[in-house]
Amino acid sequence: MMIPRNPQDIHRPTYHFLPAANWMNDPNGVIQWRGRYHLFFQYNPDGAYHANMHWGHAVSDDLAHWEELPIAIAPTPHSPDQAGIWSGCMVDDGGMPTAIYTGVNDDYSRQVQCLAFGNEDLRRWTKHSGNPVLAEIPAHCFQARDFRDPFVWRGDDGWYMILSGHINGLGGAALLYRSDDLREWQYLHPLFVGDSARHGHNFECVNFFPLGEKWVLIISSMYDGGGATVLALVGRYENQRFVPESETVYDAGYAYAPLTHVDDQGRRLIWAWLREGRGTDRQRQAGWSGVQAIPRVLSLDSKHRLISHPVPEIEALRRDGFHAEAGDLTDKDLPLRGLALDIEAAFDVSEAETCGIELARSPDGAEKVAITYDASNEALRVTRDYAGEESELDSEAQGMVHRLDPGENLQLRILLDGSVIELIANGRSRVTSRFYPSDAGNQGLRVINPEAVRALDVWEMASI
Ligand code: DQQ
Repeated sequence: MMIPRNPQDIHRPTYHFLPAANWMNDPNGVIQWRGRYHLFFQYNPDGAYHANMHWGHAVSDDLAHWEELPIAIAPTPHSPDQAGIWSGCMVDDGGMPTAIYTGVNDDYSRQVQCLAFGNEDLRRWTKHSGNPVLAEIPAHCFQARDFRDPFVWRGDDGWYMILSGHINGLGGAALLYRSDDLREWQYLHPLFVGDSARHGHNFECVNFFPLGEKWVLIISSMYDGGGATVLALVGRYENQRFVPESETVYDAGYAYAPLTHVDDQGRRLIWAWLREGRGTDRQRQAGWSGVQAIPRVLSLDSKHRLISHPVPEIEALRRDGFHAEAGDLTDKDLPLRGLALDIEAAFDVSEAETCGIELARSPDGAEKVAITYDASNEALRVTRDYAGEESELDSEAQGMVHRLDPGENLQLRILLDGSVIELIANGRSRVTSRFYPSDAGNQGLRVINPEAVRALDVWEMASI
């Protein structure tokens, strides 16, 4: 069985959440409330471009199927959030669902922190009459903007919040605050100040949380010259300051502005915006832009490396499958095709220097996305060979160094969905990619060096 795609728009994902139309970026205020998962997100109701930010809203009972609901929070004219409801988080304040977000003015030069209170099903929101609850950037930051994206947690003695921004002349910064009631905030000091060359000149959407025996700081970093990436630092929390012990790129691709929270099972889940890889004109023409990553469960391994696996709930979407074990594959081309697939593959890298899988192959093989691992230089790569008008996307190979422990197999998890590829290697190296096949028939799958395969599973994924 082949699960049909919309022939009018083969690039639109079918098992990842995205709103019916228009622009979506950062996940906001994610919470499991009375059993249901609520996802809020940066949303422009006017079109598929970044402007006029609202908090869109979707709900799920199972983390696999989503229902889009009406807009949750909209800007109020002549108020501190008149030009946009920017990113933020949600807490349960003694039974009151409370959103903490950044409000902006028309040229975004004034960024202030605001509260809104939800009703029992989180569909109706009332803004706090005392907004903004925090407006002044600490004087030692020597800068006039970039003061946003509140991330709040309950500490032993009150509420704590970090805000994202920078300190002129130094680099990106996460600023630490404390409050008894979410309304009056006292500035403490920077939780962490980065080095601008390494960690970017400005931080966005910082998250800070305990995981295992450590604390993790996740930073969406903006670099001089326009680049942006997500960093994950693991370390200690001492004297209300973060002391990093290790740092990695969280995702060497299109994931950005992740948000984490703890669900009713006690899992630390991470959500992320998957940016588009094509130009703004084509995003507007498509009528949609931005995709929500499949949520993942975070943990640390015994070496304190950050591990992420897609929530097991999405396995309920698996339909027809193909399974092979070592020695089974006589042909490189697999009998299953598709653009909505979940793939798990294990390779013994001592059997072949390069191994991997080609996805979305055209019948002549000229168009494809190759996911490869080169054991000689420990390089995990995504190479997009796509021609035609969609080739305006940045087609350079993406990738990162991925080190295997002695004797460890390469384990790939690949979520392919229309124009999205989420790639995770051994739970700890992540590359998200976007590609835009030029023909609906480009659905072939081919294994590179089948003799290295130890196990391979491919499932078609049901549309949500
Ligand atoms: N997106 C929001 C900001 C945040 C940025 C605006 C990160 O709050 O800093 O849409 O993508």
